[in-house]
Amino acid sequence: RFNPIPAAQRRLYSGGDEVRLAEEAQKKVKSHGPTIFSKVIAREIPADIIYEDDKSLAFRDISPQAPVHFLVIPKKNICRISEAEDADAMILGHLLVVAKNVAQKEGLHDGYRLVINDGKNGAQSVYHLHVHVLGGRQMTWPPG
Ligand code: TR5
Repeated sequence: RFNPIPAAQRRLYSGGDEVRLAEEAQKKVKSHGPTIFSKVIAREIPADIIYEDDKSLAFRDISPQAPVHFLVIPKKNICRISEAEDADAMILGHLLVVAKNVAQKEGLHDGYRLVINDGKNGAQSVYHLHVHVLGGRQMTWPPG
């Protein structure tokens, strides 16, 4: 595999905890069963839910990376964007519409960022598809 950077040096670049979390999450994912977000949907654990409809839920991220940081998830158990099916097109579109509407309600009139992390390299740590919505500060590019 193409791997130009030695492991130790890659650690320096990766820096944040999210890479380690993503690596651990991927090791644990044998079958893509229910995750902590299924429990949020079922109200089995508390979350700060700011929007709900029959297909989706939006709630504040427990570890916010911006003044406004919430997640939009499908109620359907899609574990990651790379494993969504073509037939999921409606729900995938719906998540973006919800993200946009809730961002507006949250007052993000100067713009915001949507992020979907996929798998280990995308630093995904929870294997239930979610769209991050981050705003309320100036974002930079490229992301880490
Ligand atoms: O790294 P990815 O893209 O998978 O993002 C997962 C996100 O879920 C992270 O930003 C976490 O901070 C967030 N997270 C994790 C938990 C959690 C949460 N947000 C709200 N409520 C949460 N509960 C109750 N439990 C979590 N483990």
